[in-house]
Amino acid sequence: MRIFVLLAASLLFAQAAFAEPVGSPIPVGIAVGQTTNVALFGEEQVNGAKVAERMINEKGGVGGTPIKLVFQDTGGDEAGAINAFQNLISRDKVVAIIGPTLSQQAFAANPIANQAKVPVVGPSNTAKGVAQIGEYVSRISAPMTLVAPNALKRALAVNPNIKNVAVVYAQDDAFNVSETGIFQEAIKGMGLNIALVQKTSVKDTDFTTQVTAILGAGVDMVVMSCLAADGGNMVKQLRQFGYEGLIVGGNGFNSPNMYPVCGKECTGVIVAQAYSPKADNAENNAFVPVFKEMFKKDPAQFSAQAYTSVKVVVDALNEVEQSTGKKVADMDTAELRTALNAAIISSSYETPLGEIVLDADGEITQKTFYVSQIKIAEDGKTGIMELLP
Ligand code: 1QQ
Repeated sequence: MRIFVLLAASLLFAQAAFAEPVGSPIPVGIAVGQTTNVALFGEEQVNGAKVAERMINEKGGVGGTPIKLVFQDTGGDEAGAINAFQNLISRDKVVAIIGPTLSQQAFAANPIANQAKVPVVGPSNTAKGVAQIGEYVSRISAPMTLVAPNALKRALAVNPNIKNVAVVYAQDDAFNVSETGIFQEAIKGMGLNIALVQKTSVKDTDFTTQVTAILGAGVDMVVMSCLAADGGNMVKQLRQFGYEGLIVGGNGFNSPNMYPVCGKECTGVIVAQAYSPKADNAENNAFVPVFKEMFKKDPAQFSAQAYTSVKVVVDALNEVEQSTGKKVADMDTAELRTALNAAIISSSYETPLGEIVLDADGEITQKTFYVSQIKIAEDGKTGIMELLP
């Protein structure tokens, strides 16, 4: 008995000392791809979200109530995303869903959350139209209309003699179809010639046909809209077959988990980002050291965006407590979801991506973007995104 009292007292003391929040945790759903090729992105998203959960709860959660992330693997397709969303909405009664990983999945699963009046924050959906799926859908991932053309401008600075360009895109993925449209428009706008367009699938592993056509066209630059596994394999095959010109990749190339796929052949690929671990703002300066301590590496874009998504939901939960004068934990789930969505949109947030604004549509405005060149290390598996000046 005495031991129990002592234990209880010391636990209480520990809680007070570290200002740990108390009470039943607030469930926040994380529906990203933790299996299939999409896990190359999903793993980074899970890491970023876990850092947010830890940092937020260490600071007292939402007015003293901790948050709890509820992870549901979406796999890589639409059916997996729909299933994960349904579980989070009905079984886990989450206040909001962060996910899914792909725009392709968002177009299928987000309408279900929208119908159920559950706020969705897209952590990595960059295709045109995602934020406009419905009232309950927003995103913190800048659309490629704003990001992708930056990479082309830098590529031209690296090699001003570029004239003929090959464009590649995975035709079975909504984001890649959207992104290639933006790339192609920008390429023409810069007065360059699209010598050929090659279609691939996110499921492809052999790109002999496309690589042969590209080599035959004698282009100076290849602009690729693919995901990480297919894109990584195609870059590798382009180089192994002897292509020596510049390669520009889209958002699917923003994962260091692609490096072991393409190995040293990825060195030199130019990619635009919505995040840099070097960004000097208070939020990023707090986020990076904790991420490094937990995962022994710098956070990449998808980790920072997942962290940002959790922060947006928590900032909005705090806003709900302030504007209603109620504790979130005491609110009815449906009432809370609606109030939370209203708080998420039409607000600005301090994040590792810098200050971001979500408009009434849930669409993001972001100020700072980056362009980097991939450099693979001697081990052929790890590497860095070296910022281009
Ligand atoms: C999208 C993307 C992917 C590259 C996310 C991993 O931007 O599907 O919209």
